[in-house]
Amino acid sequence: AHAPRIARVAAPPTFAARSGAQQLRATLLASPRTIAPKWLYDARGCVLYEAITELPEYHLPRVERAILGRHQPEMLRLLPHGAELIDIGSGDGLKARRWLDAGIVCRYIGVDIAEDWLSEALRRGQARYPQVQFDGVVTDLNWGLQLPLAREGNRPRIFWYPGSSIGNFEPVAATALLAQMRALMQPGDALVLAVDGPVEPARMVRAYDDAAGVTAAFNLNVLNVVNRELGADFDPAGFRHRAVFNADASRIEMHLVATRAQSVDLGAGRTLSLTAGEHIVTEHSYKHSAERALRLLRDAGFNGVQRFDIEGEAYGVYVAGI
Ligand code: AVI
Repeated sequence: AHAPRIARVAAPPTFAARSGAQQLRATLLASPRTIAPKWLYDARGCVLYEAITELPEYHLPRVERAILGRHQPEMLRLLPHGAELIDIGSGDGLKARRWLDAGIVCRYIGVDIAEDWLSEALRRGQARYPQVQFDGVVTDLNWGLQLPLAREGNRPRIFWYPGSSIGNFEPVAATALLAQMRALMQPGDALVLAVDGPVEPARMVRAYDDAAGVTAAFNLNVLNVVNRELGADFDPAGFRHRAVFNADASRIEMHLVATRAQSVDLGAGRTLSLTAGEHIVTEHSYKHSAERALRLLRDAGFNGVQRFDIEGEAYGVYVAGI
């Protein structure tokens, strides 16, 4: 294996016309006021998110591990072997290890927005699995999925999208992203997709508003990111974290609620005026039932979808072909 290669995807013209900062300023001034969830993941946000995944209230990773632990043998019979594993939103890359340990992967391609994190994960992965070739793609999935790295030796591909991250996209955008994965696939390739589903509202709200306040810190940290990106002057002490379940849309919403009336300098001569109690939306986390998840996959053009789950949980891991 050669040293990991990293390919960077450039913003497509529709996005390049407006910088990330301009986009962010515009969504803060729009109604509803919004900060796109990607801004949650600066270096501190990534550390806080990792801490969230260890929280007793945040059941998603535990349930996902239980499903994969129980059903991995059946999944391995459905998946191609000698494959390129495309790890979407790869982060620290640890979740991919079960497929590497199973010996079905010849090449690993991590896809993430955070280049520092990605290159570190590739370096660690390459050292641990010297027989596997590690490469990466730096891109923003909001631009749609592009893979500038060609298949090597026409190997089959497995797209691995764990963690229910698909739930952070609006359903139309989720379908579009899945359709783009589908478009990159050939017969014999597979998608393994994890999707959280709705459980009791109180349990869902606790998962996004934990007793130790880690999710609150994660949410409030986004204001520091915005301050850096825009040269803004948000005072995090003027906001509180809120998680609500929107039953009509079947999603958890994370809000930052202004605890007092305030004016925020957003840079570039723009000011955001907030009344006490007014909120900014920072994340939607859709909870897709089995029926809705299957519809997303079918709408994106997938076939032969198999769902894996465990008793008493609404979380699903889906294996799909084209
Ligand atoms: C990354 N994503 C799937 C998480 C979720 O559950 O929507 C992000 C998160 N937000 C608050 N807690 C976790």
